[in-house]
Amino acid sequence: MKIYFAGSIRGGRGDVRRYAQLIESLRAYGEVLTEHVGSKTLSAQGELHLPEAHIYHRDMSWLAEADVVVAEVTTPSLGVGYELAAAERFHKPVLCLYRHHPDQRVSAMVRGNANLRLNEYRSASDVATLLREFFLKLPQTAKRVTVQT
Ligand code: 6IA
Repeated sequence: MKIYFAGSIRGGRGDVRRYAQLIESLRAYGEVLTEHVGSKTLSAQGELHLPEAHIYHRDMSWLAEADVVVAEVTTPSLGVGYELAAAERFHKPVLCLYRHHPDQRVSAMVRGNANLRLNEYRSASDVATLLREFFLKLPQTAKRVTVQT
């Protein structure tokens, strides 16, 4: 099982510790293709040594290769929104997770899209339950969808 994890980089790195925890939990289900998203040394500037076109094409080919996409969407990110739209276009099963917060609401473009599963969590144990449910309910056919980009 190949998992594409998406989380904010230039949108802000305030949730990076949560990304790292999520990636750690996701490793129980498969190979996480985008572990760098949870790296504390990756700043909001991103991978400065790589040309941006290289990052874009690499990420899109990982997304096409992935069996599922899991996104942490609490911190709004243009790149994560783009990846979610691409995942939908590629017919990948998508799970979006966001931390409960009374003042912040997830974009209607995610909230209103029935093709994206969106779940709120308050604790690490909520996350564990949501991941278990998501991976258990994956349709067999969705477990191996590879798209040519
Ligand atoms: O708009 P954002 O930067 O917040 O978008 C974050 C999302 O896009 C993540 O889920 C990543 O998969 C992807 N992404 C965006 N930028 C990068 C990056 N370096 N390195 C790896 N993945 C990225 C940033 C660009 C750098 C040349 C300064």
